[in-house]
Amino acid sequence: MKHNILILSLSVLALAACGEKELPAANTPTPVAARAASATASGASAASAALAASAQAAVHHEEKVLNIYNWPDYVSADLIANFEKETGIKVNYQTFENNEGLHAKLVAGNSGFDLVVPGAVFAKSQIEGGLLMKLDKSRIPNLANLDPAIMGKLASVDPGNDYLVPWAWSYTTVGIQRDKVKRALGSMPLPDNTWELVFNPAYTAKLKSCGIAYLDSPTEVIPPAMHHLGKNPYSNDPADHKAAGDMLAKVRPHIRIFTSTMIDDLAGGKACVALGWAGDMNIARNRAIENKSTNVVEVLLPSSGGLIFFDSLAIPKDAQHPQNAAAFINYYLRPEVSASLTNELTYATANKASLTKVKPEIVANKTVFVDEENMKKMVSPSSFSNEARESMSNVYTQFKKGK
Ligand code: SPD
Repeated sequence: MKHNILILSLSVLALAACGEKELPAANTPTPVAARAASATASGASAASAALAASAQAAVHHEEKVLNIYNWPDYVSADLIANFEKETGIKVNYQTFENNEGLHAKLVAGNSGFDLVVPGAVFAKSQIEGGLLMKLDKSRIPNLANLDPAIMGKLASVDPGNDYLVPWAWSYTTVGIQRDKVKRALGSMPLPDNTWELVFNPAYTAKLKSCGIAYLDSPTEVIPPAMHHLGKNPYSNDPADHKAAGDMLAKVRPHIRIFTSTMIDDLAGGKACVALGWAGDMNIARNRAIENKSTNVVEVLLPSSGGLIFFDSLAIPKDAQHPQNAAAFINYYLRPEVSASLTNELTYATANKASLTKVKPEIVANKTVFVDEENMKKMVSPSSFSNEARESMSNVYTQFKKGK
């Protein structure tokens, strides 16, 4: 510890001498390297030369670049630009459509990304498979802003909270345009359990006329389908996946849209019912209002519960700019920055210190920050085995093909 403090001071001294901006200290040199550097110095300036030399060895100048890979529609307007302006770090920002896509990139390695945002359901196997880098918590003091209760939950996939920092959380559920749904259902009343609207062919056959949208990935569709069948949504049993596939086959002819970006479909009225993420549905609701549209999007809290997800910032094992990634995480964890995401995108934050900066109407919206009663019914995230993911992928492919 003493050694690290010493090296850090040396780095700062050396950088100050060069007139450079302070960069974070990287791989600290071994004591041997530091001693060797001292040994080469001589004369009156020996001490300062030794300091500079050892500091040079201590500081790894990470180029000012950060490559981020996140979900679409998942960052507030000026967040990246403000970070770039403040730090001089140039951010390359790309998006992925589903956990499967991100996971494949991490497994293949050399993705080129420094920061990714896996869902908790995949992150567990990414941690266990050695695909992620442990956080250097000393570089992220704002971790203290996070809600200990949420971090406790996340510890079920990331023991010790060593790898994941929550970006946002929400849940998979059903969203509707109530008027259109009522019209399409005619004399049929809305079901008590609103999952019926997307999984029961008696409803979907009628709702087909105003448009049904589904998320587009095996692990977004099959878990809620298993949940609706009364099975463990995180079952690894192929028989459960098959049962979900059998149920889904009956509604397949009625589904109009498969997408990971359904905001405009919902806001624009292409779909009147969706199996999707509450956060995106609330964005769609607000977008329709901004557009002065007659489409009123409503996020439902199913009586049997939705499926909670935590999407978290994580650093791939082979990231080239882990210090910039840590700087970004620390920036994101500032109360006002986390709050900007929740205020603009209606995804809940795990940053407890930011809650006073979140608009009161969003804090009070139980479709964003789920109230206690509904939270009791929600399903917490778990994980799948590799075999289960493969089995679900096969079932999903058949389902989508309609076979
Ligand atoms: N528009 C942003 C969506 C982020 C969704 N992540 C969902 C993971 C759920 N399994």
